[in-house]
Amino acid sequence: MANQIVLKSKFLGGMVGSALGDAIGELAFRGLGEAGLRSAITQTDALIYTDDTVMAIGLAESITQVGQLDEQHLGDTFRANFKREPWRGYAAGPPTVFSLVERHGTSYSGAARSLFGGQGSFGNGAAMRIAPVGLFFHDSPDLYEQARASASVTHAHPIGVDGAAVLAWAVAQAVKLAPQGAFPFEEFSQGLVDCARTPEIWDKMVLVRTLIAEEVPPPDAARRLGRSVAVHESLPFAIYAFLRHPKSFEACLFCAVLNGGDRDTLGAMGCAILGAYLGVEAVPQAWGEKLENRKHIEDLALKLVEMKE
Ligand code: F2R
Ligand code: MG
Repeated sequence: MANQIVLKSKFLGGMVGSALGDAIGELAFRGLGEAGLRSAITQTDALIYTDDTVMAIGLAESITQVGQLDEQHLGDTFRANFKREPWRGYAAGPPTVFSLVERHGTSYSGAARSLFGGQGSFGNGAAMRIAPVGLFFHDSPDLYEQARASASVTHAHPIGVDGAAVLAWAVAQAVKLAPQGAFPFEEFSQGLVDCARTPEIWDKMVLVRTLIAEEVPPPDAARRLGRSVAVHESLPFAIYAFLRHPKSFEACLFCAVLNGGDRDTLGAMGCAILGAYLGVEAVPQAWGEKLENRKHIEDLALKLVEMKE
């Protein structure tokens, strides 16, 4: 029972944390400092999330309906959610996949492989939505393959897949760690390096470890790690934000979203790990209450936990 309570808190933390990171990161595009962003959060009636969270919701919906990752079902779920709310801030890749499937009857993975001249996408998209995969498959020996399956409907490039798999590993590991006591930095950062399978992500995981160990400040770290819409130039800084502030949701979030770049996605990725580590109690209640569609996000997190029983 104790385990189930902890798991509930961590699944809620991962899902709600990621959505809040996305929504607050989106607010940060106003170019505010920390005080301005805090005040913007206080003043807004609702924290509105973007495509990152719509797709994380889609992943959780599909897993809870099918019990596993199924390409057709997942792609159909993503596509239906996109058609309902195309204004959520999607980049071009996923809508192009949906259009190819609709117009030519291509499979989702086939359409995803055809993007970017046949290379597939290495955009942030497969990683930014990974929270439900890391949570649900946290104890699975084939976590990397599950992450690949979740990516394959829109992101076929090995770097796009690797970014998603490394973040899935980070979320899964965060679920397994007790939040009390010291954060096991050496073990966690080595695990990230060991998980990476492409040189682009591997090099950055090594660099993240060095930057944290040498206490390099966030603006310099962001410059050296990158913060663009490409996953090897964003995921590393999101992980840096978590590793620098593993014991504080607010500090992790502000670090992730206040250093430029793909702010909403940096927030979603960093806070997915933080929420899965510390649990939902670490999320400021006043912020959580403003999260749009929170009930649905929480229900999905709880269903994912129930399915583990
Ligand atoms: N950046 C956005 N949205 C911008 C569009 C805003 C929209 N017009 C609006 O305001 O309504 N946010 C979202 O995009 C990021 C995730 O992107 P995703 O899903 O990975 O998309 P895509 O198109 O596959 O890749 C994004 C860019 O990455 C570069 N890229 C990817 N693969 C490449 C390759 N093989 N070769 C060269 N470049 C590649 C391209 O520049 C893509 O446009 C998240 O931030 C999400 O919130
Ligand atoms: Mg977004």
